Amino acid sequence: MRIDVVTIFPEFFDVLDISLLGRARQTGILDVRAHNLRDFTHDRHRTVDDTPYGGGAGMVMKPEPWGEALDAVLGEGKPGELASAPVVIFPSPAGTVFTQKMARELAGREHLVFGCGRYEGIDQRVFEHTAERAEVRLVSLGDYVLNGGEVAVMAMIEAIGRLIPGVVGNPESLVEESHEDGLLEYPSYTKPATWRGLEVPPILLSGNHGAIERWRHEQQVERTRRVRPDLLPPE
Ligand code: 6GU
Repeated sequence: MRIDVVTIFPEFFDVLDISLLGRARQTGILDVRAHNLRDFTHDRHRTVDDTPYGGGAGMVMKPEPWGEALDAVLGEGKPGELASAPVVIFPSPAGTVFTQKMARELAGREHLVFGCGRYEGIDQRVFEHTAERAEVRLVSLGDYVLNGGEVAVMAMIEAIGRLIPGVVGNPESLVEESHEDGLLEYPSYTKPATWRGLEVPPILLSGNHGAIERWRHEQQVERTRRVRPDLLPPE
């Protein structure tokens, strides 16, 4: 998978060189490139923002550097080497909420472009113009506000990247985790069986695999009902 990130802080994405995703980059499964939006400006101060039309507080990101940066990463409309159409994702608290389902869907694509806004946002025409040549999505991590899209994009790249075949060593570890079946995951235990007076639930030591599976499912449902009832179907 090819991932391009356009940002005024490309060094933010240096951390992708380490850990699980770092290995995937070395083996060529993932090709992540961060581009500096300021490289697509032409003035001495490398200006990326300006005051909003209509007035108001804060600054808005100018359309021209975004247009040129997206021209470059989208190959200026030329049919690319990649078969499937690119998806351009703009992290935004005004977007649709990012979910495991969305991560799974995006993990099947060949080319993702992330456009990280800062300040009060990006000139609206950038979204409209980009939608004419790519699939555009505004995506939010949840109902709170970050200063810019970089941290959100890092979270999305990790959630998407680990679902690409070959990135996580044992694919079975992807199956039994929170959100994969619409429920939160069951609690896990390891040795010792007694620790500081606390026991591991005896059923896990019983060797009865059917009973363990039922207990784990009950734990998932109970935990989901208690902390995330919104995930359960209406009764
Ligand atoms: Cl995706 N971006 C920003 N700036 N703030 C957010 C967010 C994204 N998701 C939640 N808050």
